[in-house]
Parts: sequence; C-alpha cells; structure tokens
Amino acid sequence: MGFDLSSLLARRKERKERVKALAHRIPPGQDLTDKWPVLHYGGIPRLDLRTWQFEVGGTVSTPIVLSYDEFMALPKIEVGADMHCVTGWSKLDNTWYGVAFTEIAKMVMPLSDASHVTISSYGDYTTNLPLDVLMDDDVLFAWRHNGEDLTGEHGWPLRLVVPKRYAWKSAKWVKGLTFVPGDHRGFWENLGYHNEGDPWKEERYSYQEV
Ligand SMILES: Nc1nc2c(c(=O)[nH]1)N[C@H]1C(S)=C(S)[C@@H](COP(=O)(O)O)O[C@H]1N2
Ligand SMILES: [Mo]
Repeated sequence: MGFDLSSLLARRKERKERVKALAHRIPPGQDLTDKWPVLHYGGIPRLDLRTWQFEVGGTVSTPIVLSYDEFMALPKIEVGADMHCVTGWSKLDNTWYGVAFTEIAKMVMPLSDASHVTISSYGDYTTNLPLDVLMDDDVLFAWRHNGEDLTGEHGWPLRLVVPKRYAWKSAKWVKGLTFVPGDHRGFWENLGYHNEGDPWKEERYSYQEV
C-alpha cells in the first residue's frame, strides 16, 4: 500500500478544527500538544521519603518543617488547569491533586511585610512569585496528575503548580518556601526570562520588563 494522503489530510483538518475550537485557551505564540513533554535543567533528584522534608520560613509567624507523612495528612484539593511552557507548548485539561498553597499560608501566617516567596527545589532550582499570585485558589502543591501519581521526571514526590504563569514557575521536586519582603529572581528569571511570566501577556523574556 502506498502513502495514505487522504487520511493524512483528514487528520490535519481535524487538528486544525480542534485548535480553532480551543483558540481562546491557547495564549499567543503557543502551540497545542497532546503529549506531556518533560522539561527541566539538570538531573532528576533522587529522594527518599523517609528523609524528605518540606520547610517553610522567612517572614512568617510560624516557620514549619513537615515530614512526608505530615504533608500528606493536610487537606487536599483537585484543580483543573492548562499548562503553558515558554518554549511554546501548551497542554490543556490537566487535573492536579494535592494541597492548596493557601493551606500552607494559613499554617505559617505570613507577616505583613512578606510580599514575595522564593520556591526552592531539591537539586537547587529556585523560582520567585508575588505572594498574591500564589494565594490564587488554583495554586497547589501536587503529587497526582490525571488520576496517577507523578513520575520522577514530572516532579514526584511534590511539585508546585501555578496555572496562570509560564510553567517554569511550577517548580518540580519542591523542597520549601522562603517568604521575603521584596523580590528576588530565581534560576530562569536570572538567566533572561521574565520576572512575572504571564502567558496571556506573553511575558517571556526579561528584556520585555519595563
Ligand atoms: N526543579 C525544577 N522544576 C522545574 C524546572 C526545572 O528545571 N527544575 N523546569 C520548569 C519548566 S521550564 C517547565 S516547562 C516545567 C515542565 O514540567 P514537566 O516536565 O512536568 O512538563 O517544569 C518546570 N519546573
Ligand atoms: Mo518551560
């Protein structure tokens, strides 16, 4: 049998129609993907749940250090969200399961001068966000995606998910948070990426910052 041109054209037409129907959910300059690409700098940290800790400090009333079991015992939520990577792919309709950022904020009680948070990962990655962005009800620390435990490459045992920002702000292998008065750029933010990273404003690179 030869090359099946008509089925190729049919598939292309189908995809074109799907993209058109979902256009309002695909930010400028982004392309729809059905796969789930793996993207990170460096290796996948090897973590042992018996020694794993989640540590929150900085300008808060009550710093905390949680073991894995303590973290898993917190109240859980489910969030449906789209994911946008600055390299150009968008993956729609992800269902995340985990602990809301607001749950952690309630435990530590940020002081009034805590305007930003630095998120740190095992393996030395960091990223930064304003506290008010993190307090959104779709921000969570997740360990399940579409009904399955995350794999190591996608951030197991725990990753941050910030749907309204480019995905480099959604740190994998989260280790802890530092509440800070004032803003301190993280790993990619220091390497030429935008400090805010709103995909709908196409805030990709630091040279766009005013
Ligand atoms: N710790 C850590 N988290 C990270 C990164 C990283 O390099 N290290 N890369 C970010 C980037 S650029 C993206 S697009 C998403 C990708 O998540 P995924 O690999 O689960 O698709 O993870 C983000 N979280
Ligand atoms: Mo990314």
